[in-house]
Amino acid sequence: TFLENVIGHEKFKTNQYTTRFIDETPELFQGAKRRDRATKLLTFVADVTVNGHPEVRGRALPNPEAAEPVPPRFEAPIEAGTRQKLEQLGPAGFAQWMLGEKRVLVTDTTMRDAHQSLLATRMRSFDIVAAADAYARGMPELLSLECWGGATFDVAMRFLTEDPWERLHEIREKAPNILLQMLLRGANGVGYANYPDNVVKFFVRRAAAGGIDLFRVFDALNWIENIKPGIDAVASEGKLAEAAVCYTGDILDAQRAKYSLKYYVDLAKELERSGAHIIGIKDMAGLLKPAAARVLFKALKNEIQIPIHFHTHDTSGIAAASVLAAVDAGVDAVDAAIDSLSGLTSQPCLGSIVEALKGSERDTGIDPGVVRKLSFYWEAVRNQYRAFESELRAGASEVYLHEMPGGQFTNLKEQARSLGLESRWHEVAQTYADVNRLFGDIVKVTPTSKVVGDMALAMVASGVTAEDVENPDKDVAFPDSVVQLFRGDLGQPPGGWPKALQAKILKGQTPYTERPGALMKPADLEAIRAEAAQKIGKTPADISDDDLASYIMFPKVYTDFQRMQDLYGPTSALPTPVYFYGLKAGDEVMVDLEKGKTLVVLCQAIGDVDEEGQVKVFFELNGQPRIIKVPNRS
Ligand code: BTN
Ligand code: 3PY
Ligand code: ZN
Repeated sequence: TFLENVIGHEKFKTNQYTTRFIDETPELFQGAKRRDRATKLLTFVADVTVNGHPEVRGRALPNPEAAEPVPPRFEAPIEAGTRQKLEQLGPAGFAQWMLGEKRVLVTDTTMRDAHQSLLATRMRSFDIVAAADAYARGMPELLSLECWGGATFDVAMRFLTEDPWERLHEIREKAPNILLQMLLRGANGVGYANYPDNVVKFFVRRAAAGGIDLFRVFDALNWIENIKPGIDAVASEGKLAEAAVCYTGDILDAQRAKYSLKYYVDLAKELERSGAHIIGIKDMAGLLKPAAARVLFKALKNEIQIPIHFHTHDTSGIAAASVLAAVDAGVDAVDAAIDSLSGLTSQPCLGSIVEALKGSERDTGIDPGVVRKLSFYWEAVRNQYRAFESELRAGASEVYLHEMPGGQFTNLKEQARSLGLESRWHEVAQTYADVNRLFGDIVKVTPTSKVVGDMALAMVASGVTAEDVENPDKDVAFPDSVVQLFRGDLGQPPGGWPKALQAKILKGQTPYTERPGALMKPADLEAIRAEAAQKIGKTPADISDDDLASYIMFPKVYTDFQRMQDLYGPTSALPTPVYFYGLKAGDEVMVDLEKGKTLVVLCQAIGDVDEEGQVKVFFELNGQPRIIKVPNRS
């Protein structure tokens, strides 16, 4: 069988088993028989028990003394909320309703940006979905739950062996009354490169069908041409299109004239004219200081007729002051993360913002007691992800120098560490700022932030200085992503690319200034469906539209994920400690496969390594003894 082919394989036994191994070893699939889900899961649990999970190997363990995560249970019936408002009023009517609300509306980002920014996006559906009912009953005043998109889509499949679409459907089912919000990277969808227009449209349609009501759409260069198709796609699904302006620089700094107050107001006006229902100010690095926030939101409220929604990060430690200033200036909605997943590179603290506004004209109406209970839950969940915590312990004004987005900061630091540059981190940060200047001072957010990061790391690692890069006579090797950026593959920055550097980077290649999506042939969706099916040994009828959307965004990640699922079954049903660490002898765990189908798994004993390098794990599955043999690779 497939499983035996895998574990009997020489490469598997010798610890070279990765998803690439499955990819490069097609003979594994020959004669593969379908195993039942329980056996697949037991095999996974046995493997992790014996060998550990590669994602947490060598990393900090959860605190064993910490509380178990138990979501709060609120008895209140699920009241109609913003979701029902949107259904009643439609997107334009909903926007009018927002404008008429005196209170400031609040988006909870815990399920998406908070863990993306603090825990390398590793939060599993198991823990996210478990909180949804408590939100529905306890916090029906929320504007929205930001729970999908950005990096979560990719990471779910790539690192957590779970399906992002299932996550969405389950949240939707458990929280039917609050708008679900996603982050869409404009023409880049939830990926890192521009896609043909029909792909973006198809993706938005699937996301809307799956339950997304509010799409925050941005472009990583603030290029309006790349945002418009996204707005149109969302609007044609009858959903809320929040067009986001990424904030960089400092409107109160005359030296940064490129990103002036006028720049932002003009861009917001153009997005309003393009049919957006809401304007987002997306301060992904947390650069908007309180005084500047007051000026910016006053101006926007004067000039724009649709609601304004403020998103920021607390990397500097001062973000809550900016939020309060924005509220004072009349902003309609703000983002915050539940207390125990707030602060630092995440959003500012939701509970404290609620408390700060309590009794004021703009009181959020949110119950602080509910926030606290949810926070205790997330706190216990967070403990289980200790392996993904960064070493960041304090706010830092250095963010105003490097301008790294909250979601990138710890990632890049980790990348620097793996290149042996940990002790030179502040040099990397300075170089990141230098690269931004060399690139003409651009918006840095996924995917442009990744390009700036690539260049900064390459420079520090190889001792190349900014002067070297600027010197036309000095040969410099540019990362591929830099060449693509300067060719026009991600679009156009305000004012265009610096000409001399562009010529040096492109070495004779001609750049273009058209919208990449307009130059690409529409994707042949049915041909791609057939290709996806063929790659995982299925028929096109087995590839749902959601699967197809995943495959188009991330072909290799999707096929690896499907193969993992074929091998290990629905691992997303496992509690997080079991998923990452397996079981100890004597542990028992209940696994809900679906309504009415629960597995009771007892780990009785773990055998010794035999002459063939195999280990027997002795289970009881629903009272029946089961022995699973896995190779020892630890
Ligand atoms: C990956 O990192 O490739 C996906 C995660 C699943 C890997 C499983 S965990 C149990 C077994 N042991 C491994 O080293 N890989 C698989
Ligand atoms: C993403 O694109 O994932 C972001 O969070 C950008 O801020
Ligand atoms: Zn963010």
